[in-house]
Amino acid sequence: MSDLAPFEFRIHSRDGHARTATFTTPHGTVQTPMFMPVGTQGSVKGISAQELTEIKSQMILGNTYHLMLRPGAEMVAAHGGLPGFTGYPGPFLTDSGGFQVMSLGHMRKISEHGVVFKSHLDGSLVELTPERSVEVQQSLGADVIMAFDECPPFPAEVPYIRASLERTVRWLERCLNAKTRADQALFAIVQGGIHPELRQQSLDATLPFQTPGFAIGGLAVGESKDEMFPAVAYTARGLPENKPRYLMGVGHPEDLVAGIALGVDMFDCVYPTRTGRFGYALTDDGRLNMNSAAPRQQLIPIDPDCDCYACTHHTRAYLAHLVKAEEMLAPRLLSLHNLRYLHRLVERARSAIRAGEYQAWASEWGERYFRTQA
Ligand code: PRF
Ligand code: ZN
Repeated sequence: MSDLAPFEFRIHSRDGHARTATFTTPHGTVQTPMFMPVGTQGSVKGISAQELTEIKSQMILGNTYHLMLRPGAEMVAAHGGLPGFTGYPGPFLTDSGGFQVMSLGHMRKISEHGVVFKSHLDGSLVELTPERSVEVQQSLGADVIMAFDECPPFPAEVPYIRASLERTVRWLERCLNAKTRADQALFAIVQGGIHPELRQQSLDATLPFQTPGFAIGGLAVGESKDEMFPAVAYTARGLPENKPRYLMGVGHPEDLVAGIALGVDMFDCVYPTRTGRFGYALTDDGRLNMNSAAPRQQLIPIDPDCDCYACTHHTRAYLAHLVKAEEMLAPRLLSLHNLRYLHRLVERARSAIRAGEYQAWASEWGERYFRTQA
């Protein structure tokens, strides 16, 4: 992978296991730790490309599964890839599709060759293999593409998780053999559930491929936080120091704060936009329920420290009114604020790491976030 000239991961500061770095990609340089908004269908739900830039999003996540079914990888490629298709000019990362097939429950058959599933759009049978996933991800043109893996459900039997992680390693090799573009970085995914010995087996088999980054997969699938974080810690400690680490599908604000302490650099989750659509606003004092009575009387912003459009232009009373009236602006503005909240959270985390005060900052943040949470 030494032909990946445009990619560079440079660590700037460390504080315990936490670190700040810059990750240079063909579509721009991003600061880590970072949170990636999820743009499954070529849009971060309710948020324009212009707004993503305004709230200082850095890298946007796209999905192979959804885009290959509609509008098809060729249509995205006809726009020159995701930046041209979506209008967001910065870096993208695409997930490989297997996880979405399985979590959407349309999987028909999983075999060594790949997965066959029923399209949720027209019911047709579609096959996704490591080769096809890479082919689609090359058409989508993201800066970072993910290996085609299997994420076992939780709970699963140890022999199943072991067989699955071994197959994930064979699929990784097939992905790397299928890859032809030098301007995309392919990240491997470490699996192994919550079992240290299986995580170690996955690490031992995956690290020799020396991919330019590594993801921690297979977590946040139904296990408790007390089961998830030891697995994150164990896996992160086994990953190379000088490559980006991506904890897939995580998470809530407290998960970012905890994951960063364990040395995670990249996160993604639908949480900020989904909870925004349900009428919730993230603040340092916990999650504010805009469906409740109190905010309807409050002539203050969601968060006076937030620089997002919603907080600099509107009161809680106005936003709570929009929620109550079911105006479409409500989910948009709450999603915008929630995304900016997570971007600001990682910005503050980076400052604390640089200052060598991460632990103190994290416990102070957690103390306040959970003290007043409804
Ligand atoms: N694998 C892939 N995508 C994912 C996951 C995984 O294990 C997860 C697990 N939380 C989220 N997204 N390819
Ligand atoms: Zn705001």
